Amino acid sequence: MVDVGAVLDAGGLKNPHVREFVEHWAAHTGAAQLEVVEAADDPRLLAEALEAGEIRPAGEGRYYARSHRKDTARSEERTFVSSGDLADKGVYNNWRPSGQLQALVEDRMRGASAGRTMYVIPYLMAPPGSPLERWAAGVELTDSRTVVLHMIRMARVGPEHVNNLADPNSFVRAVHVTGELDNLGQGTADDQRYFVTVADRRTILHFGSSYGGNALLGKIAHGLRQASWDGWRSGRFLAEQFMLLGITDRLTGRKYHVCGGFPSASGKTNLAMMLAPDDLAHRYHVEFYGDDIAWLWVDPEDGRLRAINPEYGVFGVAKDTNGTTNPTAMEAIAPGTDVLFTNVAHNEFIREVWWEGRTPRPPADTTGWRDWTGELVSARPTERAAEPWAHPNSRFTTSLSNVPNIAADFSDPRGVPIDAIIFGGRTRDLEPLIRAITDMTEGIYDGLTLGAEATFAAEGVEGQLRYDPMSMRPFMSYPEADYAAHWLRIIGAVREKPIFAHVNWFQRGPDGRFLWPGYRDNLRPLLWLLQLRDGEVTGRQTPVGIVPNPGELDLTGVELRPGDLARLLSIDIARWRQEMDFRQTHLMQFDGLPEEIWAAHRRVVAALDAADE
Ligand code: GTP
Ligand code: SPV
Ligand code: MN
Repeated sequence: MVDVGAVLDAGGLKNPHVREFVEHWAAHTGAAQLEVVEAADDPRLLAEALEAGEIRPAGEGRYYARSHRKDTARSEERTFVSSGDLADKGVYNNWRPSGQLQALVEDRMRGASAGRTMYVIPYLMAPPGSPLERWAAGVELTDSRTVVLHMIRMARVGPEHVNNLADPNSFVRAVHVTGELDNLGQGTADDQRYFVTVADRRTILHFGSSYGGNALLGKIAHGLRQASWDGWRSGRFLAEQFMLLGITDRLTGRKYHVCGGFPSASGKTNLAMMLAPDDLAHRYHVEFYGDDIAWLWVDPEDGRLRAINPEYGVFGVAKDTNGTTNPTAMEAIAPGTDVLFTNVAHNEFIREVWWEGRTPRPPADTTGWRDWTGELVSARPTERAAEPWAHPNSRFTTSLSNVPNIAADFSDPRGVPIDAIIFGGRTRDLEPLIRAITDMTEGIYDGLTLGAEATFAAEGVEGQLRYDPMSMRPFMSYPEADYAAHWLRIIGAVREKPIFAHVNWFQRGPDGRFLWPGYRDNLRPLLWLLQLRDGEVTGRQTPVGIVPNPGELDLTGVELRPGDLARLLSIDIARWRQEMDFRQTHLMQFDGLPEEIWAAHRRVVAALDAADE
């Protein structure tokens, strides 16, 4: 038996409620050892993990890990939100009554960490001193050292974050048990994995994975699911899967902040880390705040909407990251950053990593290269020779301070004032490059009807989008109608309303090519949006928002083919009328949706009906 009290004393954990929580779970999971973690333990933990073969060297200050083959992504089907009240059941939250589910997952966890070390990770999902701090403290217990290394990069970690809480009982209780990954029936009818947020008890119980959002519980289980619940119940804030960036205009000295939601693989990381295009760099400077989560609240003093990134690091998709698509990310994972790569390809001799899109072609000399499963690429049978070397969901984990254009005030507890909220998905037609929405309710309505192309033909109807409200579909913790009402209440209380916009970098021509160059050039439509907000341009009103007049976008240095700009800014009325029927069906799923949202929907329908084809 572990002397829990002695370990917690040595680790400096004083909060009696935290101590009680650790004691209970140490006994329940049967862990052989216990260890309290703080950020300063990182070098020692890295050395131990290297020694144990859990991670491998990938160059100076760079590390590499492989996850289990059956454990490479979040599992949406095995993720549940539970509470004691049936009224909390929504369309997307996979709600279950808590008693039932808690017993099941606790049963899986009983004795499941036998022989292993349980790490106690006290953490904070906010800059210290934030007005939202009382919802940001948590303690994750995990039986995986690799998860600890990720948590140290992704969250602020150390006992000081839970020792002096205003309410010592107010912290998220998060338990992660890896389980026997060989024997969990992943993806079968007998799947043993449970990823449960017991929202009304602020308890997160994840069993059966050690990958990403399944195991780093501060990130999406706390930072999005639990936090969006807490924000709703307290009436105080929003927690969204949003990127957050700053744009400084050196000519006027003004600084703007933009946040917004894009479903997975729609470019949040690229957008948040972008540099100004060369031709505009003398005037504009873009700063990075966050690429995946923003918490938003109304400042009681000036009535402005403010935002923080509650995270401390980036868990970014490796695929297609290179010096052209994302030079800042390449710097953030350079030698000396202590970056941790997962499931990319690795070469232990030259201590290098590679993924699809890092260079146009894989390394010509395959000697020593192993794919993400650990198989030597040179030993692959011919029928598998063309398979990717890296897993498509392979990622890099690096701290925010490694991102070269990180904003100087990224840790300011007061957050930053928000000027614009944008939404975007991958759509080959329908959505123009940008359409601005000045009415708050229509902006929120637009977020609720955010959609992206279905990825499999079987999954959707031709021309119909897969809706992902505010890009929160996989992280929604409470009913969608309440979610809409909460958004209306919070934004409704803002004195200087942000402007809204819908953007689309992914329009294609009839020949399939992208019409817009994207990446760094995405700054151009954002600048137009801020000018519109400041009354410097007028745009052209359409039934679905204001689009730029062709001369209003600064396109210095951009080469577009003739006709492409007009196409990028055009609204296909017939397609939009069809879309409104799909939207109606989508919104009708949500019982009790606020009447304001329906009224906004009807206004857009009426405007489209009144428009000439
Ligand atoms: P999660 O981390 O899963 O939440 O996703 P994310 O929103 O951060 O997406 P991510 O940036 O990892 O995915 C972006 C994908 O879209 C990559 O394949 C990029 O190369 C591509 N992409 C990003 N920006 C652009 C753009 O402006 N134009 C085009 N054509 N592709 C882009
Ligand atoms: C996402 O899936 O949107 C992520 C990665 O950001 S994970 O943390 O695994 O959810
Ligand atoms: Mn995400």
